[in-house]
Amino acid sequence: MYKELLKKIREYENIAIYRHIHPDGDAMFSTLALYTFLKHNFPEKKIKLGGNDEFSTITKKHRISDSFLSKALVIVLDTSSRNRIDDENYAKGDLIIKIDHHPIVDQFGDLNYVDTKTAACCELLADIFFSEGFRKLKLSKKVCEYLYCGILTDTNTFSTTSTTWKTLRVASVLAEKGELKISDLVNYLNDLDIDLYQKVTEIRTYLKIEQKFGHITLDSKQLKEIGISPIKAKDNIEEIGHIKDLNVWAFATQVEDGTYAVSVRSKRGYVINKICERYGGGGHACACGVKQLSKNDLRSLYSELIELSTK
Ligand SMILES: [Mn+2]
Repeated sequence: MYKELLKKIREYENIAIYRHIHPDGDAMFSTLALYTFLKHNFPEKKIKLGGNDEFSTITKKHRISDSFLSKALVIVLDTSSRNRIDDENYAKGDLIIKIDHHPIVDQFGDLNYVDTKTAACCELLADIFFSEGFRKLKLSKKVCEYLYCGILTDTNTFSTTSTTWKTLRVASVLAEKGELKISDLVNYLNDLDIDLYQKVTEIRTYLKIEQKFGHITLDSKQLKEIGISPIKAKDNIEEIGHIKDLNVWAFATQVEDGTYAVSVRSKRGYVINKICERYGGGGHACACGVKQLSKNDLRSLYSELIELSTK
């Protein structure tokens, strides 16, 4: 199934790896896993990590010249559509391969490997590494750790509706092959320093509940008072979902240009991506987002989510 992918990897001397803008854990860990896997197995190849946006503590990235790209195989991970790829230069590659788990909206690759049943791009990547052909290559402890961490972040520690027995099986094989210290990895991802812990306590006080919809909405002034960036603040969206009665919840922050970026989540099968798409956003059925919303548009999106939450 992935023979053609391996053939193309073997064929190219230059390989560039990209992921989506505002990368999350799955985007970062999948690119790091693929990068490290290729480095170990094809030391003679030139492999580069693309993308401009940073992800908290992991900031590894390379400068990629046009001349490098013109002869390169470009692999884009965890990204559903071309306008979400971090760095439009990706298109200068000689051959583009998409590897993703989001609902299909834009098959921008010359080759597209999409499995919407996997809970994380890292789960799909692990499936690929376990497949015939790839199986014969070296799978290091580091690569297993990256993949496991990506699965943990996208499944919110195996708790999302996208998590299946296959996700757990893949995680289990990774844990075995990499001899992973499971609790250490969970601590690495989830532990907060005391300063951030206190900021999160403050953020919680902004929660508003309307029907079975809950949201935290922070404007620039409030973010400044708390002393937290819009992206870091929004990391706390999953917390709201722990409130028993809520079906749908959102976290919105005002960004530099004055507009709002909102992440939306749901449980019990409430489908939210169709609503978000009407506002120019998108994503999974139970986890998606919209950017560049005016205050009025944000309010009108909330009204639709409130209505949905009571159905
Ligand atoms: Mn993902």
